[in-house]
Amino acid sequence: MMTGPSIPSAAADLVQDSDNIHNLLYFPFHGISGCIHATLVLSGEPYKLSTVDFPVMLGFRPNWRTQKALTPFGHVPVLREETKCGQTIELAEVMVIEQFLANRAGLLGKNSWEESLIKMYQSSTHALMSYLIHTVVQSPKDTQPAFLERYRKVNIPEWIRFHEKHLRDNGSNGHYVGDQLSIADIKTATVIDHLVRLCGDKVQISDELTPAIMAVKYSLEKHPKYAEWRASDQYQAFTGANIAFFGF
Ligand SMILES: N[C@@H](CCC(=O)N[C@@H](CS)C(=O)NCC(=O)O)C(=O)O
Repeated sequence: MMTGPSIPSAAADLVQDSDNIHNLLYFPFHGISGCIHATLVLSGEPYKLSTVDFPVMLGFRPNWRTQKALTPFGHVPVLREETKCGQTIELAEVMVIEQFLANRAGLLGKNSWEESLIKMYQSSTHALMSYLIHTVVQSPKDTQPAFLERYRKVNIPEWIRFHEKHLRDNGSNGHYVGDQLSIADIKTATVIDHLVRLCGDKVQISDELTPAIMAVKYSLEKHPKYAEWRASDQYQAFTGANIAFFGF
């Protein structure tokens, strides 16, 4: 039985179970789910992907129209927790899903202050990507070039400047907080390829220009489970679809 955001009282107990299957509903590209995906892979917990029909510019195919009405806010990603007792409970909103999974996987630091710092860095990167989706991607075609220009000239450089500084202040060790992997690291590591492609010929992110940001990416890529995911056919297919659909 599917339940919406108003969950039964037993839901808090149901999500504790490590045998739950995390079922991620999203389009068949990375989009804004790269961090969720990577966190699922790293967690080692059982998960599966349910892809909804590929969107068509200026409208969506019938399959997504039907499914849209069944999601909490008419958007994906949605994470459905399939529990052993047969009950499915669900969460929407990218950051909430990321933090739910991060909490389970110990990716929110060692204390409540570290947790808040980690969420601050994660939120900053999420804001950069949200802005991209809601301006460059979703605005009318004729306004997109101007948004893209502004994004390249203002939003990306500003994000780079501040994040490079924070990471340097933490010792350029591939982590935002302390010396352990967090959801903030995963968030950044999983958007770098998109940002590099968005910058095009005007390189803004590289080993020379942004060594501390690149260290976050390299640090995550050393993780065997993540490396395996990046090398998989599905990851490559999602990358190809991302480039074909969005151009980055
Ligand atoms: N506020 C939502 C936004 C999610 C969002 O914009 N999702 C897009 C895909 S990247 C979507 O569902 N598009 C289809 C639609 O809106 O019909 C979140 O944080 O999850």
